[in-house]
Amino acid sequence: MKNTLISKSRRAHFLGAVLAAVAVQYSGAALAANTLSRTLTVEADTLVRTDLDVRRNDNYGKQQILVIGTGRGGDGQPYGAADAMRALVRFDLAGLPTEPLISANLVLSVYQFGSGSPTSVFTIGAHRIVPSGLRTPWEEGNGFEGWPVGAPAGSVDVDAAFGVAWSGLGDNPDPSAANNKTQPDFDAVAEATTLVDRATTLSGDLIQWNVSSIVKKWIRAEVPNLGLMLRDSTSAGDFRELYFDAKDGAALTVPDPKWHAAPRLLLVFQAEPDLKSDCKNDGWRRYSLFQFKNQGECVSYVATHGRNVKDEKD
Ligand SMILES: [Ca+2]
Ligand SMILES: [Ca+2]
Repeated sequence: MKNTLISKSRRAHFLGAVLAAVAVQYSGAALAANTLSRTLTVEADTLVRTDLDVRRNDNYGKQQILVIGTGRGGDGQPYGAADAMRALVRFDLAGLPTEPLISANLVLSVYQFGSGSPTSVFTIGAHRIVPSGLRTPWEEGNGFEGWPVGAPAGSVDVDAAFGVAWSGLGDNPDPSAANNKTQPDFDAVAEATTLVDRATTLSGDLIQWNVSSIVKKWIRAEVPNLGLMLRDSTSAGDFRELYFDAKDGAALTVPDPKWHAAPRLLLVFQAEPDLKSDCKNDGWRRYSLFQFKNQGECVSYVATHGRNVKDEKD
């Protein structure tokens, strides 16, 4: 009998632990239900370069890579000059949830490192592209260089390609620049800056920039969404290259085993309360971005499908 009692007691203890674990899981699930996540694949991505003079009118809109790095004598700059290769990315923000945005992170996967020291440290800023007259919106273009057997459909040589280049029509005496537009301007202050250390970074690693602030402004249409310019304004004096995956790697007619995934934007929104019970027992406090003052405002939001509170704000 005694053994049975102990056994029952142990079982009860075990059951209590299970219930506690379930409670933790449930509370985790409840919190998760308070957010909505969306992953956007990049709408347009390419690179522009002045590392060599002959590259200044080239377009890489259908290349499977984006490149950021220094120069090797182009545009009269010394070998190793900073900020000679830049990447451009733009995301279509149409059709997103209407709930308030909590965070937005730009994610690029590393394709590989090119020329440069094994200890190179890249300092990559994500800059908001600003209205630039006829140079915005920038055109991704149709250029593709090398590996002709895998060239995406519709691609042409980078010199013949249309689309954005470092220096195009009107800014570049090269006749091959006639079908290219010069790159757009960008905010001198980066929205976010991330370091990529070659010594500790592998092909396939994911690099992130927290661009929540600018994406919120784009969604609220406070500034036009013209994309981001990724650039490195530092140099160690050598010619160095960092390659990221571009979306067009998915369009290669012969797959590139070094390519991983397109650039993407990870968005997290605060989900709205759906049920009155979401508001009760202090639940309304979890919806901080809706700025409910009390449970009643939250319940009213649910009852009117958001019309009441939104009307009051207008
Ligand atoms: Ca592209
Ligand atoms: Ca050209």
